[in-house]
Amino acid sequence: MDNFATDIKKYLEKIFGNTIDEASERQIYQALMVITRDRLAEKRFESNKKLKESQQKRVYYMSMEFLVGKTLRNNLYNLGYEDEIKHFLAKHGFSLERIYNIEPDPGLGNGGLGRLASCYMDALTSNDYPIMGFSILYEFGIFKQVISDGWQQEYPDNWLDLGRYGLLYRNDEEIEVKFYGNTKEEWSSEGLHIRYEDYTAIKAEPYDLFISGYDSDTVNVLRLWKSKATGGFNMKLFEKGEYSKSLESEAIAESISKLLYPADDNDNGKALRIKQQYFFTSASLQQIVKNHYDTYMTLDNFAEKVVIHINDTHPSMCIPELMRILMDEYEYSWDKAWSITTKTFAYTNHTIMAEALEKWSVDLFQPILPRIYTIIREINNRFCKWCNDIGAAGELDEMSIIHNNVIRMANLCIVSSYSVNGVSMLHTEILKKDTFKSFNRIYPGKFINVTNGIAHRRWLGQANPELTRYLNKLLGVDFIKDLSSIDKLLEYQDDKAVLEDLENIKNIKKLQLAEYIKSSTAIKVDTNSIFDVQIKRLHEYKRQLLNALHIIYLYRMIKFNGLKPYPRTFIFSAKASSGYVMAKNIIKLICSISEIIEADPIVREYIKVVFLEDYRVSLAEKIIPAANVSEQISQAGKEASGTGNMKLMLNGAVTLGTMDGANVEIHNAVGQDNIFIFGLSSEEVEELFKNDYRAIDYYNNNQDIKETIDFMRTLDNGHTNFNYIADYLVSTDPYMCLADFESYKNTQKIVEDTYQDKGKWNKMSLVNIAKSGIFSADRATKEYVEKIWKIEKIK
Ligand code: 7GP
Repeated sequence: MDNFATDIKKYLEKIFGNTIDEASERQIYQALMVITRDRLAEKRFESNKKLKESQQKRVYYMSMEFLVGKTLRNNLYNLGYEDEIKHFLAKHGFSLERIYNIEPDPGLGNGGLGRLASCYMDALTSNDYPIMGFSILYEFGIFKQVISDGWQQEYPDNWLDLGRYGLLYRNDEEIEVKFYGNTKEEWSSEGLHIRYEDYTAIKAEPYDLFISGYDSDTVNVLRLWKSKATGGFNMKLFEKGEYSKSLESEAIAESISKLLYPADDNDNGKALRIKQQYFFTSASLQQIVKNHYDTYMTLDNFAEKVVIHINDTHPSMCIPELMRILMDEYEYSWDKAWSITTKTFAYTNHTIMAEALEKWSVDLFQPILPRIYTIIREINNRFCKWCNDIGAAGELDEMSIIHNNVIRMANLCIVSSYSVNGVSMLHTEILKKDTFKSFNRIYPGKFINVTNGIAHRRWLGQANPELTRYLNKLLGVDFIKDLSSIDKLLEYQDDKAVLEDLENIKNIKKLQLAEYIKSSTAIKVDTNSIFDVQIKRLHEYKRQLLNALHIIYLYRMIKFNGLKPYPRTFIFSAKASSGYVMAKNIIKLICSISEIIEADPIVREYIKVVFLEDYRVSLAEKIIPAANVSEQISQAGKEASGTGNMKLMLNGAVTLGTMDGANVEIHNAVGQDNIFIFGLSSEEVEELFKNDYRAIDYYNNNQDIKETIDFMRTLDNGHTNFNYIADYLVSTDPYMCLADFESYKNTQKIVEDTYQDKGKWNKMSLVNIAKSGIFSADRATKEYVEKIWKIEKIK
């Protein structure tokens, strides 16, 4: 540590010509980022040495998204330097907290899938497993959301400006990736050879982000590829007069790593997206194969030493890319290459929403990746033939990889991977019984479940130091090391003093959040009110609209029917994909309700609505510890798992939810009495859907619904009205908000009543914390290790 302080001083002198007392916060920030990175690089060298010696199997985690969150606090926390640096800086008049705030959130992802990838990298590193992540170095991450007059506005997120200090550029490991052109098949005495001509090559430059582990010697790497032109233009084409084509490399290179697509759960068939996907999978695969070959001088044992995990279908081009490398570059036969490939890949599915199952039209795909296309076509031909042989030809409409001139990437993944997993028990059952039922029949045992988990060190240890310190002292166990030991807290479920202490800690976190709310929205909230939180991407299926509708119901009842509910603060935070009109309208609705209530001296005494802009990891870290109620109200069967539900529970919020995703397992863990469940089950939703859900009947037959919707039509703050949304609710809403409204409303009333029984509520909250052990990412990744990857800790 002494060294660390010395290093800070030296860095400031060398780079800025300053002493520490002359330095600015910005300079201190840079010094801390760089020194921490270099420390991790040194540690990485040691753990890599062990890894090379042991020649053990490794996992490569492919994901278009990693929402790493701020890195500096996490790294100092993990390295155990945090307290000492805090004191050292304080001696010189600096606040470490303020320095942390300078770091931008690397927003290299949209939502759940991206954050999960980062939680897993953290957990695996803390548990000394050898894993390397691969993704894209997006110049612009997920947009910055600004709410202006209730409408979402998107601004570019130039995170590299300040975020780049954590990255290490590895110019020794650049790789070329090829697009377009033509393939020619050539037969010689040695067999078939593929000549790939007239392609456009671009450069992939690697930037490494080190991932630290808690109390561990291991440092893993997340490698982010940046696209670059190969240098100059294509002289030959230029001479032939094909000017624009000669500049192609530059144009493509410019665009590929430019920005993260801001749409999750849907893909709109963009050529750029195909290029992004191939760019990072090809660079990564070339790198992995080369490393393997350099170590073993053969690829015959590739599948014994390498597992490649595909985080949803976005990286699925890894599969044909490995086939290509094995056949075209290392002269493997199809059969040998296929045998290696199908033992190498494992695939996780994160959604059953039809619009998110990736499909590419052959016409779009083939010209961009001609060789990759021929390989996919051949995989499909052989798969279809095999289905014929085993009597499954009748199900090829569902299972073939290419269907009606469209490539179905999930099907490619299922056919080519040795393991497919869903992310909660319910989700996996739906995959097996419904979405992929024919596949499940022909590949018995291939589908398995691994329920998601979260990095509790970040979501409790760092986000809620007050609670962490208290529990540490109370329980005398290191639940930060091993979250399952937190169940010791159950012994205190009837201990009044403990329950009160927990309530006090919650109040401290609520006060901190209230200050943030005040500074960012100018709304003053009452910390005695129930903090009711719904934070996640804005999607119709997640039903922020159901929540909003209930608030409108309360508003009307307070204003016109003399209802005096226990005070509640409804807190929302959510980004909508930029092209998602309905989602943006729902944000506008929520913001309008907030405004209307603020302007009403009676209603605002009881309820308040707060929409916090720019939802991101660091904002979640502020909101989650302060929540009393965790809204997990998706239409049953639609939310694959959810992970916010776990983070909130871990911090003592009580779930109000449908029997969906991991809510089912939270319900199992805490028991009926410690959760508020409402609404239709996934089977009932299916049933109702088949029987033609008629929203209008709910409107006509339920007085509260009718009055609430009619009232919603009168809401109008100046220039906007919400007829459009009211119409949707009573007609086409496929997520059936009205079908669950009555049950939701009644359960909300139970929430309110229960909250007023402080003893009871505090006990529920305690049980939730105590039962959160199974939702640690340590447990989830252990299941990946044991059930899928079969890897060992670094020795
Ligand atoms: C999300 C799911 O919606 C969420 O339920 C789950 O907890 C999370 O993945 C992690 O498994 N899906 C995405 O974020 C996503 O982009 C499209 O899915 C492929």
